[in-house]
Amino acid sequence: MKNSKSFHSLAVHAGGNLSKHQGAISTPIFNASTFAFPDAEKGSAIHEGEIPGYFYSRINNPTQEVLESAMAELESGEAAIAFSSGMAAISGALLTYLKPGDHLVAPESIYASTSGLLEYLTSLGMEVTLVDATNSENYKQAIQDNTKVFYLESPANPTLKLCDIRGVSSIANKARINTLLDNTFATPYNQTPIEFGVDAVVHSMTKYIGGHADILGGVLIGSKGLVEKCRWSINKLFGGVPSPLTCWLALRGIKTLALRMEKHNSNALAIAEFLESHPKVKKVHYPGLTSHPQHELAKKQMRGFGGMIAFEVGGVREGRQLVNNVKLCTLAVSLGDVSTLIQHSASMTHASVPKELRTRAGITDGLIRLSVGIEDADDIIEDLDRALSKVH
Ligand code: LCS
Repeated sequence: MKNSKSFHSLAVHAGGNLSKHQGAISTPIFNASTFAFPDAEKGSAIHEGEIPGYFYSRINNPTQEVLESAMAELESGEAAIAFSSGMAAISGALLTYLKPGDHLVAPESIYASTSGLLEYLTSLGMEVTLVDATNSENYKQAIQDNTKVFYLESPANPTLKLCDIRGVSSIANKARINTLLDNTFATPYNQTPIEFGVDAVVHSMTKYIGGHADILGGVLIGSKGLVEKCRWSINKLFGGVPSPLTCWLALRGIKTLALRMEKHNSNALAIAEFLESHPKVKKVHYPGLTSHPQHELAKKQMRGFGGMIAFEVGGVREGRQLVNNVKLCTLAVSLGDVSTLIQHSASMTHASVPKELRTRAGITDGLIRLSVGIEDADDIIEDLDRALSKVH
């Protein structure tokens, strides 16, 4: 379901339905936990999901519904369901797809808490195989009789490794395996995986969708069947739903997503090029650089290369020296904010990943992850240059 509108127009109007909310240009925040039924018969039908309507905000809420429509439109999906965090979205999606005894294939290089979740799923009786996801063949080789899901994260946190989205989806489709992709790093501005054959997409809306480091939120986009199964089984029972205010802030973020991503993309490319030319930087990982081993693939599946960069400055000591000496950049985890955030992956986001898996994933001890903001690129470069001069 490819959208014909340009992304800039789509982002401003996605999910909008003025007639539904008395013409309010800004979606009202429906701060209501429960909704009155017109009569017992309709109440029963709404409660059972047989007819549309609201009854309790753990199932749905009018503000949340606008956000869900918006995210479905942006990702070219049929439907969406919002969650209280990215992890709630990923766990909700996986628990909708999997039952004990089922098998999942996932990349070695992914966000650390997703790694932790996959490990936890094994304690619930699911099987997990981690592969080098840069080669689609590895997914194929890992298929077992009980394989139900191929999980993808592209670009990956923090290594910026890519999966060949079309390649992995085509293997999965032939083997009748579901594909689920974490599109947090790229955002739908840069990449729409459902158009390449992926079944469903998840986001941490905490990042670029919100865009201002002021919410936690997640979303799953996919078929109506998947989304409604997730709503009425996992979300109804586990309850990881977002507040109406969170939904409103995510909707506000979406309106400027295209503008912000344009600047994140151009700033990150300029900064990646600067870092690549710096003598103290050993290696830069950015899909937009010709030196990225999957640059050709990036050009095929991404419209822009995103705001995330990883680079290597030596070991733990050098990595910490660098992040301790920045001034404009902020030493913090998370990403996708309007301000530039820098962190040392082995000490912070990926410290919980066992060293052996970190090494296999390509997370070296001196790896720095930069979430490039929308400040002036020259100011960010000046700050990094000064901090690099303090690295010995
Ligand atoms: N997926 C990716 C790719 C992420 O980077 C994160 C969070 C999540 C999912 C989970 O989303 P959340 O539950 O936090 O909304 N990434 C973080 C990071 O790299 N630093 O802090 C959080």
